Amino acid sequence: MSRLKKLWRLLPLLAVMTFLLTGCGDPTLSALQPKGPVASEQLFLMKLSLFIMVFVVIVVFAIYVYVLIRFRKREGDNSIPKQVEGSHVLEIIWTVVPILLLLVLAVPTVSYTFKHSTNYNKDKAAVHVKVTAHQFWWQFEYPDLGIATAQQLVVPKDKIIAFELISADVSHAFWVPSLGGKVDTNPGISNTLYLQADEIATFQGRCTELCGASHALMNFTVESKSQADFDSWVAKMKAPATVPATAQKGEELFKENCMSCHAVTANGPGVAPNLKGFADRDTLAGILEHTPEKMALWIHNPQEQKPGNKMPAFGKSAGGKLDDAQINDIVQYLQTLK
Ligand code: HEC
Ligand SMILES: [Cu+2]
Repeated sequence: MSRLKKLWRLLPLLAVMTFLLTGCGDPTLSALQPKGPVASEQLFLMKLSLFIMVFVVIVVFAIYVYVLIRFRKREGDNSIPKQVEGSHVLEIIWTVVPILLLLVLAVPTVSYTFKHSTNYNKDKAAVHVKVTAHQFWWQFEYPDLGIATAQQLVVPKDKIIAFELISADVSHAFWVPSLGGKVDTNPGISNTLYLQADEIATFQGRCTELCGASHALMNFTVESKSQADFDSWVAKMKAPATVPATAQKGEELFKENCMSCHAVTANGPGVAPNLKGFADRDTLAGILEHTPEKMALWIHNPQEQKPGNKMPAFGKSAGGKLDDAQINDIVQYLQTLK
C-alpha cells in the first residue's frame, strides 16, 4: 500500500478530532475567549507558559535529531568521540538558559497573581456582591444596594465587581470562565475576588467543586448591562410588585405554600432563591428553560430536575398537595414577578 493511501486512512480520525476540539469553544463559557481584563490577563499567562514550553520542546528536539544524525557511528570508524564531561561552557549554558526562561515566566505570573488578589471590597467605586453558594443554587446579594437575586447575577459593564464569597453548606467553587477566576466558597471562611466585563452579554458560570448529587447542575449566568440598564434593574428590584387580578389566585397559593422559603421582595432571608424579578430571568433553577411548562414541571417535582436540592415536591402525583390547576395558577403568578 502506498504511503499516501495509509495517510488517507487517518482522515476519519482527523475529522473526529476536529469536531471534538472545535466543540471546546462555547463563547459564553470559554477561558480562551476572554471578555474582561482579568480573564485576558490570565489567558496571557497561559499563552506565555505554553509558548515557552513549545519553544523548549522544539529546540531540544532539533538539537537531539541533529546530534543523532551528525554524530552517529559510521561504518569502519572506531575512534572515541571527544569527551565533554565537566565542560564549564556547557554547564553554564544549560543552567543559565532555564533560569532566564523561568524568570520570563515568573515575573508576569507573580505580578498578575498579586494584582488579581487585590481586595476591592472597601473600594467605593466598585460594585459589591456577596455570593453565597448553596446546594445547588447561587445567591447574589448587593449589600450597598439592598437587593438580592439568585442564579442570574446582574452586573454593570466596565466596572470592577468586588465579590465576597462564602458557602452556606459544603465547599463549592465559583467560576465564570469568560471573566476569570476561579475561587472556592467555603463554609465559615469568606474569600474575595474581583472581575470585570468588557461587553454587554450573558456569560455562563459553573460550580467547579464536587458538592453533591446535583453538582453538575449548579449552573448560573452573569448578565452584564450598561450602567443605565443596571440602574433601572436595581430600581425595578426595589419597586414593590404589582399583582394583576388574573394572578391573585396564584398569589394566595404562593403565600400559603412557598413564602416560608421564598421572598418576593428586594431582599430575602436567603433560605431559597429570592423570586423578585424572576419573570425577567432567562433560566429556571439555573438549568431549565424559562417557560411556563418547565416552571410547572419544577414545582410539580423539583427533585426530578435537580436531585437532592432542598425544595420539596408539590405535585399530587409526586406526594405533594397541589393539583395541576393550582400549580398553573402559581406559574401565572410567577410570571408577574418583574
Ligand atoms: C422548603 C423550602 C422551599 C419551599 C417551601 C419552596 N421552595 Fe422553591 N426552591 C427552594 C430551593 C432551596 C430552591 C433552589 C433549588 C436549587 O436550584 O437547588 C428553590 C427553587 C425554586 C425556583 C427556581 C428559582 C430560580 O432562581 O430559578 C422556583 C421558581 C421555585 N423554587 C418556586 C417555588 C414555588 C412556586 C413554591 C411553592 C409552591 C416553592 N418554590 C416552595 C426551596 C423551597
Ligand atoms: Cu457546588
